[in-house]
Amino acid sequence: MASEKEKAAVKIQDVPVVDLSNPDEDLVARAVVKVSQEWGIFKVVNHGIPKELMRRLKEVGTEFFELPDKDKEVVARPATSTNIEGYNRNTYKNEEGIQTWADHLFHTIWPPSRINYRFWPKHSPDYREVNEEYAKEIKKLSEKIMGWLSEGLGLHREALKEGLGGETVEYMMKVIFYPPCPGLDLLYGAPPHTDLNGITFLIANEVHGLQAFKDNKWIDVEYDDSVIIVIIADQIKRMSNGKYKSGEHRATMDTVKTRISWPVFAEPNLDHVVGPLPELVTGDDDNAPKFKPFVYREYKYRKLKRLPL
Ligand SMILES: O=C(O)CCC(=O)C(=O)O
Ligand SMILES: [Fe+2]
Repeated sequence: MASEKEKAAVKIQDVPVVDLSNPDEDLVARAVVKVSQEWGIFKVVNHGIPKELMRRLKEVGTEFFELPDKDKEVVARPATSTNIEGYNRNTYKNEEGIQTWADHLFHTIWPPSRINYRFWPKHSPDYREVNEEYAKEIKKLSEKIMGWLSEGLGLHREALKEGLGGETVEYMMKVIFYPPCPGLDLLYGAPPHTDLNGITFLIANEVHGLQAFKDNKWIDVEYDDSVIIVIIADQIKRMSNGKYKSGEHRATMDTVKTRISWPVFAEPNLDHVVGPLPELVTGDDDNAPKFKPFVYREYKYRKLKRLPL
């Protein structure tokens, strides 16, 4: 049996990191394209989003989860709602017996016309301003990365953004509160999955737990408060006709510490149809479409019900 030392020596520690501040933009673009083809999950540093804004976003979100239950219930997701927005407490067991246990707060942060402030916590006078500011910054970063990925497909810069719905693309904030989970080995904070939206941007508190699946191994994603984790999700994979990977990931629980994460999901409007970009599927064998187009509402439904896609 391999000793702990040997195991440590062969362990691939981390997902790739791309420094966006390199003045050679072509080089940065090529690096983003490469990690999206090979990994579908990577980290970016010097991404332009102020560290102080990220700190404040985490601060106001953490304060929300520290409130007494009755105060969190003020923004609870109504039981009859057909939408995921609002605060939700979850315990759940799937057919493999994998349990998930986490509290969620979902609310749209962009575009302004789709925001429902009813689901934004009111406890902190800064909550709204900080989230609005973060939305603008994430959208900018998202469009920059989608621009590079579009060019990496030989297309114009706007191609993936337009494929996802252009200015109708929605950004959904999810704050996930994973309480400590003593001694329950089977319990994942988030079971293995790929995200069903277009692209995801995740930050978290100091407790690590995110893992990426690559070459049959689960790899710990290490981060600090300067990092943003980028996850290429299903719709970019499908628009690229499989050229980009949607990164498989999961979140483990900590036995003594509370983990909180803040993924933002860039996703099409529910009525928008997404499929391989027409320029990429020319009909000959090599470029035959690998995926069927779906109205996003239908895609979500089928993925959640585990129907063929
Ligand atoms: O909390 C995390 O690090 C991962 C959460 C996640 O993958 C998700 O909500 O889709
Ligand atoms: Fe995810």
